[in-house]
Amino acid sequence: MSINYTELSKEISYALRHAPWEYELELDAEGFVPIKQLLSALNESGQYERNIVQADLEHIIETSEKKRHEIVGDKIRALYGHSVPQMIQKIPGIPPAILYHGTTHKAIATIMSEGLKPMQRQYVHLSVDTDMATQVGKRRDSEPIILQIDTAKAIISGTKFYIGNDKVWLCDFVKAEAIK
Ligand code: HQG
Repeated sequence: MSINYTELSKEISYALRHAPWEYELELDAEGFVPIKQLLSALNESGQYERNIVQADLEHIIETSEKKRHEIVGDKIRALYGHSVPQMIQKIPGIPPAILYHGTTHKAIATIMSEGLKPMQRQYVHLSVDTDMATQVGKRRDSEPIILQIDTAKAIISGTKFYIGNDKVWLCDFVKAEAIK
């Protein structure tokens, strides 16, 4: 039997986004941990067929349809999605004119009155295209609502944008006036 890479990817996301302390990991200011430490934490439980090695992490990053994790030197981090109390420092950037956010019928009324909020995460997550936004929204609603964010309007109203990956932008909030 081979390694279940989906399961492994989810566990890595859980460790690096939400609960590093459960793995005796400490994220640095940008969310990185030493790969060696992550590997020994993952292998400690003995839940995988064999020991996870760095090539497995590289395989996940290379083959995943979403760029969730990044290896730089001897460290690895999650690129977005964090909920840890310590605010992960992201690099500010100038977003495309329009970004998208896929959400639920249930949330739409609140969003159109109070804007987009990070909820359980550190940042609001926005997508560069409607395909990605639809995919995100489908996690919670079979027919998600796709919101268009006018990023210039958002910036004027005080929003700060940060780079997630090539398809995901992060920001601190989006006021209703910048949402269509
Ligand atoms: C909604 C996954 C009520 C928001 C995805 C969303 C993404 C509000 C939910 C990434 C609200 C939060 C993030 C307000 C926002 N009132 N509801 N004021 N403001 N919401 O999961 O963007 O596959 O924290 O619309 O693909 O869905 O794990 O955010 O429905 O890229 O790599 O509150 O996580 O990536 O949900 O998803 P989330 P998200 P991975």
